[in-house]
Amino acid sequence: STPMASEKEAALAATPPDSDSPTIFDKIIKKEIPSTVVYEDDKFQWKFFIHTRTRAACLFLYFLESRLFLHVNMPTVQKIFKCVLAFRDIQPQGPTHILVIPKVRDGLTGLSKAEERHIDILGRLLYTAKLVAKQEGLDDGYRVVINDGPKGCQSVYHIHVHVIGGRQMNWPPG
Ligand code: IU
Repeated sequence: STPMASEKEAALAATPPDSDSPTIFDKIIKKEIPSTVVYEDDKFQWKFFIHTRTRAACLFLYFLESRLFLHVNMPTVQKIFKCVLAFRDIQPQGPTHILVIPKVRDGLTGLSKAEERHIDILGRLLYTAKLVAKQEGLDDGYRVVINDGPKGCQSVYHIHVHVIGGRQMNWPPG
């Protein structure tokens, strides 16, 4: 079958949208299965503290970062400091095909499950889509897609933003 057909089959066979069960993306996040990571905001965010008063404060925060943030799995901290991962889709639909996902799903199986508390992560996912598109040199344009539910052809119930480029896109999408 064509890639489109198999993707549709996968979507129709996928875990129901209301499921809380883990997905393949959890394994990708934990690096239990390999993926080609193109962006990961797991670096200490110096920018965030650029206006703090003293260098000592920065060093202290860096100490906290290295002691706590890097060694302890703290979902709330991850949400603020280490929230997104972008990796290459294993079945690319164009020369560039990247998925941008939150490292902590927090109930966000799909866009249709979004709540007020997800507004920040939703913004970060889209902003990361822009960053990786630039990183990939997609200067003449690209497609950003979120599939939702069976009719939207969603096959993995951990929200993800597709960034597809490197070829001319068509409209309407299939
Ligand atoms: P969808 O919007 O839920 O259909 O997108 C899921 C994507 O995840 C799809 O493009 C798959 O090719 C991709 N993918 C992946 O990159 N790695 C995997 O191990 C699996 C799916 I399973």
